[in-house]
Amino acid sequence: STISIIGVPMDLGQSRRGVDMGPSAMRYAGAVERLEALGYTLHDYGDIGITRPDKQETGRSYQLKNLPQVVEANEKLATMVDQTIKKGHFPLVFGGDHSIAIGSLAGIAKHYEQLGVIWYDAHGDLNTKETSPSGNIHGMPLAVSLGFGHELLTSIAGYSPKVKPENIVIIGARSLDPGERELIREKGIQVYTMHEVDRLGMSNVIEKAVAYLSPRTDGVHVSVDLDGLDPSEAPGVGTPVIGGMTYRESHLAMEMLAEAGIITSAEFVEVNPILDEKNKTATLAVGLMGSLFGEKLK
Ligand code: DIR
Ligand code: MN
Ligand code: MN
Ligand code: MN
Repeated sequence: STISIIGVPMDLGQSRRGVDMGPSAMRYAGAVERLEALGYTLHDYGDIGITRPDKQETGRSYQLKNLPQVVEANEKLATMVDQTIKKGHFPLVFGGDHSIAIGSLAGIAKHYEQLGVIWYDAHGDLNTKETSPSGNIHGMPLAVSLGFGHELLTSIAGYSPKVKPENIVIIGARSLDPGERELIREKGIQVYTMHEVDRLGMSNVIEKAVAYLSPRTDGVHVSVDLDGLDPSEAPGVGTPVIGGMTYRESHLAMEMLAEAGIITSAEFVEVNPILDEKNKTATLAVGLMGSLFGEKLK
């Protein structure tokens, strides 16, 4: 089968520059070659064009930083992703900060009645303008995809919501804001925090997630925020949180998802080579892609 890579070199959904170089860092780390070696046909569509604001908003006083540019990029991404799925290709999106999940999901979800989402992240990304402590849109994509947030964001690709709360599983959370916890409780979203990962072990967590999602969904998108991993193993991220998932746990997770055969699209985000050590985090991301696409099964 064919995998389509789409790069989104955007750092406007948060405040630390450099995550716009994520796509290039992951290509440099050998993403295309790694997946070709598994027998896939790769189409690298390159990077979508990002409009830079005259002055990038980074301060705390902004409620929705760089909103028009983030909207524009995500509209473009949604169209690209939609086209690759129409061609029958597997969309593999390279971020960029996590705000690009808005566009990925907008392009993907119209092809599924019941799209499942696995959110591998230290954070819930369930904030809105009202609950966000930062004004960073990368802390909002899951809320936006559920239909909560600024209308310019929720209406991307012309429909809302993209996903249903009961079709989401969050794994690795250890930094949730009060408003996010409230939304999780109110909507009954399945969350495996680090507490559950420690207690149950990753193999049980993935087994449960797969058993939960398989019968209720007709496709599953996996969104991998590299800050889900521990910063000792993934130092090249803008918002590191101590106490994260290990290299081995993360490979196991990807391998088990490959075995389950439920994943229909994926994205790897928040890789910031400027904050990294010798491209360690992009290299890690590419290794995880190898596992997700079945390296172990070959
Ligand atoms: C925080 C951090 N919850 C926020 N979020 C991050 O700004 O909304 N998401 N870093 O990846
Ligand atoms: Mn995230
Ligand atoms: Mn995160
Ligand atoms: Mn983040």
